[in-house]
Amino acid sequence: MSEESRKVIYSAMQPSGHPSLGNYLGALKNWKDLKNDFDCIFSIANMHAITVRQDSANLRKKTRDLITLFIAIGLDPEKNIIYYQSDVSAHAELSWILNCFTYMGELNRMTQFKEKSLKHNENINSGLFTYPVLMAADILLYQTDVVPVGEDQRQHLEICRDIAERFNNIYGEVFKIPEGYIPKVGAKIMGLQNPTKKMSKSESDNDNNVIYLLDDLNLIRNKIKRSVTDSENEIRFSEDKPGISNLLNIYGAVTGKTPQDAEREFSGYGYGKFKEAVAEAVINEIKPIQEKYKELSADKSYIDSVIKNGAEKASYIANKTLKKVKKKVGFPIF
Ligand code: ATP
Ligand code: LTN
Repeated sequence: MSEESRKVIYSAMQPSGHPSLGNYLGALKNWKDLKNDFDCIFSIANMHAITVRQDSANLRKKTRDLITLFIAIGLDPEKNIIYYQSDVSAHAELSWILNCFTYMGELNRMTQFKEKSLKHNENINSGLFTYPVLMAADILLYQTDVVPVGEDQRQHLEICRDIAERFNNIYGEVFKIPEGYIPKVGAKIMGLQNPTKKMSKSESDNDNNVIYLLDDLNLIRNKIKRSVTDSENEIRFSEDKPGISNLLNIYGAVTGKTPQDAEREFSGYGYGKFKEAVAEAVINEIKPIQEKYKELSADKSYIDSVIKNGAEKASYIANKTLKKVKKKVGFPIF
């Protein structure tokens, strides 16, 4: 594909906890798979992360750990832009402008806001409410074509498109209207202990519910072994078997198979043997990432240079769009 015709991919992840297998299969793995065919921009959404109270030192550490993990999974800072959201002030500026083109009613419908306000009812701040507007700013600043995310972000993508279309209808073609890329398998990995709720890096009261990408490999094996299934002994992908279906989904996403293929592969297996096979597949995928992560973490100056270069490259692109927007809304431009 020629350089000019390459589409732009944009996505981000919050440094709100230790990245989970859900984050990997729903997002990171696809970023890695798409990275050679697109102009890719990936950010650490630390401005989004403070919509929930964070300890500063811990947030700073998790932010750095996450950019290190981005590189460890195979994103290439030479070819892809990898940066911290807070390093590019255009995000905050465009977010404010877009707030003025977003209706309260639209934001009121957001499921994530409803869920997070229930969970953090002592801190229902307006950042949590306008979170999707900042996310729209992230995406639109880079004239993004495609946004690879998990299923839970579908609603946020829709509102982003609505805001962009509304703005374009008033001012002309300022923003590209982005499409979502939600994988067929792996878009919604469920908790191992509660397979009716998504596996989430920051919302679990039970550590056995979540596989963290940097978990000790034996711990991963044990978490899968202890995962909740059902009282039958049949490996079938079906709504009435959420635990087994989740494991089939995980196995499928890791090996590139459909859950139905996986179901056939394990027909006649007992649950114990099945869980062992799923654990081995997960470990095979994660082990090289952990090794690379360890090596990169020791190289402080390299990570520092990635952060600095990423911020410069991202700012350059973002500021071009921001300038256009400011001009359109009537702010003086020099
Ligand atoms: P938090 O718990 O802090 O809300 P999260 O674990 O839900 O975080 P995000 O940082 O909000 O993760 O999301 C990063 C990416 O991972 C998004 O594209 C999201 O859709 C995807 N993702 C998160 N959880 C899952 C999951 N269980 N299955 C598949 N994809 C997921
Ligand atoms: N809200 C997203 C993280 C995020 C994002 C983005 C994803 C922030 N900005 C822009 C895609 C594009 C989430 O995954 N919870």
